[in-house]
Amino acid sequence: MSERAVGVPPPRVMTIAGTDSGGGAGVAADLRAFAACGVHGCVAVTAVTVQNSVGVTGVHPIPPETVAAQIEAVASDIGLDAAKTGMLASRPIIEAIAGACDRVGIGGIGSTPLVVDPVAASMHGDQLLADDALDAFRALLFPRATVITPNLDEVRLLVGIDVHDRTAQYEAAKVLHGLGPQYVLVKGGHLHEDTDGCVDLLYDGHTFTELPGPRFDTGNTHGGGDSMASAIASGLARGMAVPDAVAFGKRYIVEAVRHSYPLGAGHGPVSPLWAVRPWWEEPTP
Ligand code: PXL
Repeated sequence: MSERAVGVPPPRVMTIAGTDSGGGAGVAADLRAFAACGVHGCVAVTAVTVQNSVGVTGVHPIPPETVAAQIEAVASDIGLDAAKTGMLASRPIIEAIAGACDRVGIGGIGSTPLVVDPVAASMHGDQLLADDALDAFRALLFPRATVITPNLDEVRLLVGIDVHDRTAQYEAAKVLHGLGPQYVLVKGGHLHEDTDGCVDLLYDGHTFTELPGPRFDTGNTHGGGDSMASAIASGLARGMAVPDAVAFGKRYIVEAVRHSYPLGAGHGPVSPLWAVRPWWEEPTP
């Protein structure tokens, strides 16, 4: 006799992002973070990158209409409880994503929550976004975003503020909020003046909330931003309010960095699956 197998569907989250052949960042990180956060991960690939731990040697954007079609195919059948964007590669791709989000109801107040991680470059400084695409980010995606999650390099590119202390981090959050997102999370990981901690700053236009955390002495943080944004999107898909989803993402990423590991000759990845127990070491039932 066959056993009945009907599970309960978990919340559904889509990553709209690029691939990393080294498996540390982009879609690979996002899907592992989704799995670790208890949600079903869907994928709209924006670009294929050729890379390893040392650097990126090729970027191959997907046709914009194919990016939009992936979003619409999933939203019209499986449905989505949240979405996040990562590497978007080019202006036409961002325009196609904005159009698809409009058609299926992603982003904006009362719609499916959207986390926008404005990825511009890899840890090695290799460009992952065309120069003319920053404007499209600001004009087309930020006003739709539930929360944007720039690091300090992205803050510099987006609004020209060089954040070297907490005061400038507050100022940057205010200026970025003026571009239209509901919440801004200015991540403090690149604020190396903060020697004994890593403080992320959340701002909703009225209230600032500092999220302190430990700073780890490691170069293995590849995929960290992607994993954190994916954890935040997972929290939102699980029905959390934005401040709770961001705290959930912070708690998640601290452990992912604590469990990061070396790989190749360059930067190793964070460990998005730190929470998964090694079931294979347990006796077979
Ligand atoms: O971590 C940012 C990022 C996002 N997406 C892709 C990447 C990287 C960094 O290298 O390669 C595809």
